[in-house]
Parts: sequence; structure tokens; C-alpha cells
Amino acid sequence: MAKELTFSIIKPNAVKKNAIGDIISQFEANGLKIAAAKLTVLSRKKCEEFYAEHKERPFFGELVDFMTSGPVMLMALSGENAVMKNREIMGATDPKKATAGTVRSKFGDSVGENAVHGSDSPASAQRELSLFFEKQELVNE
Ligand code: 3AN
Repeated sequence: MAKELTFSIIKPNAVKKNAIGDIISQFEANGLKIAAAKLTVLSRKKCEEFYAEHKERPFFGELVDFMTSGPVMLMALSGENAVMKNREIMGATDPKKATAGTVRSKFGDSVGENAVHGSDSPASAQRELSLFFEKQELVNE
């Protein structure tokens, strides 16, 4: 299995809980490397572009409100099978259904405020990474 990159966001509720370190530890303990990282507050425009595929969903406005409500940690994660591995570390979208020990089970508050985002495929990862990082910013692949 070749090394790949995935895109991760530590969402505003997890940043507020001071859980950045715990979450990054969990990625590193499972063999993922931080290839790039940026703490920032998303603009509505950028956030709407990022979540464009959910535009017609009833929760879209709420999702953008939440994701722009405070600082987020944007990351490129690198490793063997990084996209799937990250999804396993995160757990199910709904924190109540997430396996014990996963990031969402520990730090998620609801389906919307579920602590982390992770790309769902290598193609999504490429699209999402290119929205937030320049190629030369990926320094630890
Ligand atoms: P995942 O992030 O696990 O791939 P998706 O693609 O179903 O899950 O959902 C995209 C984002 O939309 C999720 N991060 C989640 O926070 C949010 N979301 C999904 N369903 C709801 C909902 N019913 N209410 C509010 N937010 C939602």
C-alpha cells in the first residue's frame, strides 16, 4: 500500500475544549504524520466552497455557522492508507454511534459538532487539500 495524503479539520468545538493536542496524539500514535498544519478561522465563502456538495442539505446553513464560529486546525495527514486510517481514528459521523476510543466518541457533541472532519476518498482529499494548502506547504510527507 502506497503512502497517501488526507485532509483533516479539528472543528471549533474540539478547539474550544483544548483537545488539539489529544487529537494530534491519536493521529501520531496510529502512524499518521502531520505534513502541514494551520490554525485559522474559516471565512463563510471558503467554508461554503469546502462544503459545496452539501449545499442543498437542510443543515447547510447551520453547518457553515458552526464551522466559522471559531478557530479550526487545518491539517494534511500523511501515511499508509491515510484516508481510511483517518476515518477509523475519527469514528462514525454521529458521536453517539462512534466506536469507544475514537476521536468523535471522545470529543464529539452532536452529528454537526462532531469534533473532526476527514476526507472520504483520495479524490476528495486532493480537492480539499488544494483548497487550503499550496503544494510546497506539505513538508513532512
Ligand atoms: P462525514 O464528515 O463523516 O463524512 P457527512 O459527509 O455525512 O459526514 O457530513 C458532512 C458534515 O455535515 C459532517 N461533518 C457533519 O458535521 C455535518 N452533518 C451531517 N449531518 C448533519 C446533520 N443532520 N445536522 C448537522 N450537521 C450534519
